[in-house]
Amino acid sequence: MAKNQKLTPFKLSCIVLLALMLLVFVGQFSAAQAQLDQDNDGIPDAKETELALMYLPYLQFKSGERFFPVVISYHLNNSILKLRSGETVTPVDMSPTISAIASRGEGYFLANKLGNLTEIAADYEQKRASIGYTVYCRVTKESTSIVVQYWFFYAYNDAPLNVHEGDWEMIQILLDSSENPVSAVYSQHLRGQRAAWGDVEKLETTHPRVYVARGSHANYFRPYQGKLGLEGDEVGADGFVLNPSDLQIVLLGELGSGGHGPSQDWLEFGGRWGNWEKLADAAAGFAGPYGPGQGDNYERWSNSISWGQSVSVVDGTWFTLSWFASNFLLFFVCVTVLLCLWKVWRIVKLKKTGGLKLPSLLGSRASAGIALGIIAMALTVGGMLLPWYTVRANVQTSLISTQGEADLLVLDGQRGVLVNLLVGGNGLSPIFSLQIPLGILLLAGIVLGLLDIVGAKTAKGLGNKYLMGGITFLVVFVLLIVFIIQLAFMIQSLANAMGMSLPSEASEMAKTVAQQPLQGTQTRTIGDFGFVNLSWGLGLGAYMFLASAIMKLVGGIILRTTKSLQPEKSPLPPPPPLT
Ligand SMILES: [Ca+2]
Ligand SMILES: [Ca+2]
Repeated sequence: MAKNQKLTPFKLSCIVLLALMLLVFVGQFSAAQAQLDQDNDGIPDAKETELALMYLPYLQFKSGERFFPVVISYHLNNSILKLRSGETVTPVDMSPTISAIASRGEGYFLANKLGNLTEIAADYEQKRASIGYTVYCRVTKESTSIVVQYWFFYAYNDAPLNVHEGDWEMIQILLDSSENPVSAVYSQHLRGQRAAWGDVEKLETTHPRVYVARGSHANYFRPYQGKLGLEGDEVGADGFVLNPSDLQIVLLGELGSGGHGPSQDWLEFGGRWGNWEKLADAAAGFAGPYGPGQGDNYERWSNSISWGQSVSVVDGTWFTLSWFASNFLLFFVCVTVLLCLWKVWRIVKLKKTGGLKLPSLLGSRASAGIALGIIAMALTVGGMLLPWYTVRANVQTSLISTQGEADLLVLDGQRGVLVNLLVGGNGLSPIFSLQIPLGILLLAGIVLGLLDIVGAKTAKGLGNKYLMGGITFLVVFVLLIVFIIQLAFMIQSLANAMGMSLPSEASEMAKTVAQQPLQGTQTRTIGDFGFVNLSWGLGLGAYMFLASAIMKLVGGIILRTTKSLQPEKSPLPPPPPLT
């Protein structure tokens, strides 16, 4: 027995050899585990998971938001797969599955069978807590950089200008070759904004804060953004919050065969993730959106870095401007109140010293100038209420037709700029609203104007004020014309931003408007589709402003040429007699 247990040199060599082989095998196995790259993009799975968790966003919604990032199976279960060919729609699959939609391309769409916005919102609200919140993360390599993308799916997009079932939005973080974050891009409608990583608000140093616009789910870097230019979104820090830990994360693979498992075959679906009621809805952004990597999301997925470079950069200066824009009303009210108080204080001081000149001014030729000033104020009120500029169109094409002439664009003092997208029967929608309510603007103007009259020290002083007011109005009038010319040029970029594709004829028509902005008409044939008749021009409101400016200037001249009833300075005392 003892003989058998003896460790001979041969046995020892065998054991050592076996142990060595085992070590090599285990080492290779764990190395293979660490290097496992299921989507074949050159980044190991473990690294993808690590980065996906590291930069998981903090999502701040605006109050009133009804939809939050949801798992796509929720939407798929509520949908019917349909196929569009021209104006003909055919139901294809009453209960589509992931594998069923994977092979479908252009023309197919998932129409929600629950009904319209009200029913979809009610169903989502009822199931929201049990479904939870899902974010799709994709980590990929592009040249020497790593791009971390988070894709959010919402069951519905109910923004003022753009309404559709299903909504895909995203953000991405660009890491350099040493995996240091460089910049972040947040999607906004068909475009987005880029900020240097240092300018991004973060939770616990790595989780970017994203302010999600109500309804449109466009993503912003600051809670006070959304009010400048064409942003036109409602953003704020007063709604629901999703912390990184609240999010269920799905790590997406890559597109194409071998890039992802069967549970992610929906990535190959080339159709739309929402209803597509009328053919024209697609061009106007009223149809369901394409999924990640598909349709107009192709660039974001396949050329992530250059897409990120193509959007506008926002930085400290932009954020400051946005902050002022969002608080403009407050500044306006403060300045007006201070100005009123100062004028009242001067009037009180004049009264105490018996210096109020209004009664004597009213008894002189100056009263005519004052009356003109008051008429100018009334004209201003009228001008604020009536349209400043209107573009009317009679569109008769196979895609879109109006019932005779319809307002296409209206600019006025109450609602800012309104456009009619001619789809979905929504009529005029605001795109660029004034930040100051009209009532406050009118009240401020009237109170300040009356205080000027009461506190006038001399006819000449009041006349100067009227002249200044008249010149200011003329400048505003000229700016209005410049704005209209710019607006015509902006139509193309506005359309792009809203996800519409305009025929070249439409941009040419816009150019004609810009060339003769005051008034005009033109008729154009759009390809084989039909014709568009356009008429445009300044509205009554704009002419009332012009009249108001002229009244003020004439009133100012009358006042300036009115001889003061009492000398402004007492005549010099007679020189003392020489001694
Ligand atoms: Ca990978
Ligand atoms: Ca990947």
